[in-house]
Amino acid sequence: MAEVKLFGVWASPFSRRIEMALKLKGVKYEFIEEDLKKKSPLLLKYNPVHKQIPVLVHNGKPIAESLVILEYIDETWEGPAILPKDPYERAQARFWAKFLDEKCIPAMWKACWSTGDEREKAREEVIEILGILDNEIKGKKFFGGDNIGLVDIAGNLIGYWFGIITELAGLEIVTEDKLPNFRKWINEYNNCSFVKENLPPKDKLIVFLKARFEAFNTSK
Ligand SMILES: N[C@@H](CCC(=O)N[C@@H](CS)C(=O)NCC(=O)O)C(=O)O
Repeated sequence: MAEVKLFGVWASPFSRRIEMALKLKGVKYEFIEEDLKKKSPLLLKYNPVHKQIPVLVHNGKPIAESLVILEYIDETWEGPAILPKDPYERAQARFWAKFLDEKCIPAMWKACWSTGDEREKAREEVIEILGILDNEIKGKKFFGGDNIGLVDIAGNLIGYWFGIITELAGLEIVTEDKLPNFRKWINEYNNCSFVKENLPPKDKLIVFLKARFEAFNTSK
């Protein structure tokens, strides 16, 4: 029987991406919680380049970087497709997943963790970037169509974590006025039973993130 291990952190949207994909495919796995302040020798051995979670280890072979792992899972196990079959649609899904990681997430972090004038500028920038996604999701239930796909799984940070983080940071970003379609997707996403079952409980995540915000505020 295949041996599947996931090195991750319960509160990390990146390792939750992998858990979502494994659950979608019905793959049994062992979850190994890492302490990122004291990374295990195994994590450093399996991901010597980035030294980050998540790392999936399949029959002793490690795979790092969450978007790469998602594709590996889709190609390795049967079950609901994560990427579309059509080559053009596949390329589009990869494009938007890359856009999330390279544009949306950095802009989002900047808005939540900056202060003063920089914060307002960063808020405007993130609204502009999310506006591109707002246009992309218009008229669709999920980025994957009627079902959750690569972009929705990769989008857990902007779909779930982001709402909690902006609330803690006291920022208003996703309004009906500015991002109506993106807001609709967020509602759809958070009400989807599969998503709810596979993301960390909100109260536990709030406590975790609040501690990070408090540490940030006292370090300013
Ligand atoms: N590009 C990576 C990002 C993963 C990532 O940011 N992991 C963080 C935890 S959420 C981490 O391991 N941080 C520890 C470090 O960078 O030292 C991916 O998609 O897998």
